[in-house]
Amino acid sequence: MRPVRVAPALLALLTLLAGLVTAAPSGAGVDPGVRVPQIESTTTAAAMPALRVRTRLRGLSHPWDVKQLPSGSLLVTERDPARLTLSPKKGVQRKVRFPARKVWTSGETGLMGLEIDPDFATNRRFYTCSGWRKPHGKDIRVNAWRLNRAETRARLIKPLLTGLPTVSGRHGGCRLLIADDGSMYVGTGDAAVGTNPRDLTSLGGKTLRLDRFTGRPWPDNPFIDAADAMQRYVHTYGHRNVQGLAQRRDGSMWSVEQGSYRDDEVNLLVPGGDYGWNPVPGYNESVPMTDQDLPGDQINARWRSGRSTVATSGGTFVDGDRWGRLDGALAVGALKNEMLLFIRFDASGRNPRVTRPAALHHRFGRLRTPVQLANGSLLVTTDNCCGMDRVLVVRPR
Ligand SMILES: [Ca+2]
Ligand SMILES: [Ca+2]
Repeated sequence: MRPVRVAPALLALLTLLAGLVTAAPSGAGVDPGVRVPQIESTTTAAAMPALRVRTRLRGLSHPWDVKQLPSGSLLVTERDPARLTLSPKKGVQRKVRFPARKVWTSGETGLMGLEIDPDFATNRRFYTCSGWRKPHGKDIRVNAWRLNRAETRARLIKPLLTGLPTVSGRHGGCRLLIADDGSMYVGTGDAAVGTNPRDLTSLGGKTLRLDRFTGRPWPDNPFIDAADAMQRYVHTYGHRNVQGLAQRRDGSMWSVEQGSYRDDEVNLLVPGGDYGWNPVPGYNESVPMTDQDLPGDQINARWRSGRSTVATSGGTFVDGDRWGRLDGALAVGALKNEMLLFIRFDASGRNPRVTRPAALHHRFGRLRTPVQLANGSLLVTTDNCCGMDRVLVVRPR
């Protein structure tokens, strides 16, 4: 049979009609001759997306951080068993061999923050922040590792930064983030020692910034000329327990930290800034999270939880049109309230508005760390117990 030839004019008319039918909402009873504007399109008033959640990995224990390698494999740090777990794009998840017995684990401290070198494809480097057993004593430290080609074994290249304080394991931080300019940020906890946050010679209760190859303080650091070698690492101080670090599209750097009995905080980090946590004498947690009565200027949080806490942990700014109204929002994991918060700030980083999607509220237990994949979806780690934890994939429908 010969193909039916349609005149170009008729084809154009059919295409136009098809377009009108598609554009009109079904059952709206609109005159087919009138073009219907799309009121809730992503180009005008962006819609709040419905979220789809699926499980990518299971059988984990306290997965603290997760990152995707260029091969598509996921690398996960599990805090308390001090395990590095790898999930290949295809195939069964496995443990990566590394000197796990050197990792000191106690309470909130163990194998925590994870970063992949931006040049991983050529240098195979990644970084962890963890508790560490020394010949005499312990600390929290940032280590640089090299992963073999087979993705089965990690060798320690060198400790990049040592001497982050730890006592019982409470308030151990510790988040890593490599910024767009290649510098490495470290968010630390105060080790539940009241004097640490304001002591500029202690690495506890701070955000720090360093060179990811040499381990030296970043040359632009606000106290780079200080006599004390530790102080040269300090980017900001007066923090309680920085568990989240996130860089916004405009280049600004943000932290997420857990409040005491109130006021979890999201902070916009200003070099040299004092964020106002000074729980003394002893470890006096009745003081404000940002105590303006301290000498000098203290920087107020850009968002705080108010009279109770939700136990915020990791955070990342989500990026991409498919996130609709959440495009550019800060996604934050909340442990105590078992949810993912999306906090939308305005262009100046103020006026936070919070969304708590039902798809992630009280559905998977405690949620710790959201991480955005190259394809725009979010990975989210749960933090429950004993082989029951997962890595979820969250994407807009
Ligand atoms: Ca504060
Ligand atoms: Ca003051």
